[in-house]
Amino acid sequence: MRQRSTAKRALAAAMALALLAFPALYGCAPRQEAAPEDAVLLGFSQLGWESAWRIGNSLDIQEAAERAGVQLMFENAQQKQENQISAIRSFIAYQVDVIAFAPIVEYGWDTVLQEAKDAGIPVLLTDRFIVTDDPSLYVGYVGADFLEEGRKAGDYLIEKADREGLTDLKIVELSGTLSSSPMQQRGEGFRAAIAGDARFEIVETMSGDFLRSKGKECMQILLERHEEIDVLYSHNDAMTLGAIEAIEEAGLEPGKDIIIITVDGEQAAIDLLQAGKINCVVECTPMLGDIIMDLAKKLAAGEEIPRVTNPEERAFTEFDEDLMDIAPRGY
Ligand code: GZL
Ligand code: ZN
Repeated sequence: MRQRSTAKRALAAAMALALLAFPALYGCAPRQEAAPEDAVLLGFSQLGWESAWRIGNSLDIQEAAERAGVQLMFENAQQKQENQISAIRSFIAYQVDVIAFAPIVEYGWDTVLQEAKDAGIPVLLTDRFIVTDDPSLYVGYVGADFLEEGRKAGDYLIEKADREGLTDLKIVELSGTLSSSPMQQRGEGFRAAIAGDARFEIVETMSGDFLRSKGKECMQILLERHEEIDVLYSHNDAMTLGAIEAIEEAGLEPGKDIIIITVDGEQAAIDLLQAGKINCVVECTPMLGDIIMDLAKKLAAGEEIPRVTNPEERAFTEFDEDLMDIAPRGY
């Protein structure tokens, strides 16, 4: 445990409680009882609230801190990298024991992470990766294997084409936030899975920034631009929900006229899968809170942690036997 001066500890505790006193600003944060005196102080910078996935992720982290007795300083950057950087600087000033954050994009972190390193505070990446020349700037990553998620999406499409003898499939892709790791790797994994298979052609990719509204706008444009669209591959459910609105407004049947493959596994997407409007939902669990708290406690105790920790994830498809009894998703 870092030896914070008593005054610093009191100030940090006050700050942490003050931050939690405004749940409206930080999503519906449950009120955190004053954590025990020797509690680990974790500074967490969340990137925003662009999707139900993100909101579920934030809630789970806050509830997991409660369960673990970890004192949490939680700051929401509202989609701005500069807000994440200043949040990390404030965590350094309060001499937290551990810093964790979900980097909105892969680049631009070296300076502030060097400051954390100079202050002797370990940094844990959650949910998204960074690209850096100095891997010592963070101790580990906990979150999805996005390449694998992309591959699962491609594997489903191959199964669909095999089962139904489909060829000449024109694919449009809605990608996530530009230069974010899920966007890069979900695209890469999908392409790797279908590479060399002449039945598939990705005719256009547009970025919907993981937002429902932009997913709808992009799909409207794609429908106008392309005579034939057989498949939509969308990097998250929020964009897919918007795209389905556009598809139906164009008089087409989602899941039938256009095969729909989406990633996240929000309840809304599972409901549409069961209704036949989506064909494949690749799971990306937001429930990382307990793993984050466990790793934070280990780091605060000076213990080693794995460089990468991936949660178990699966894909739900129209071909599943258990399609109608998927447990409630919780986000
Ligand atoms: C994935 C996460 C992505 C989700 C989106 O781990 O970073 O960000 O897929 C969210 O819903 O916006
Ligand atoms: Zn066709």
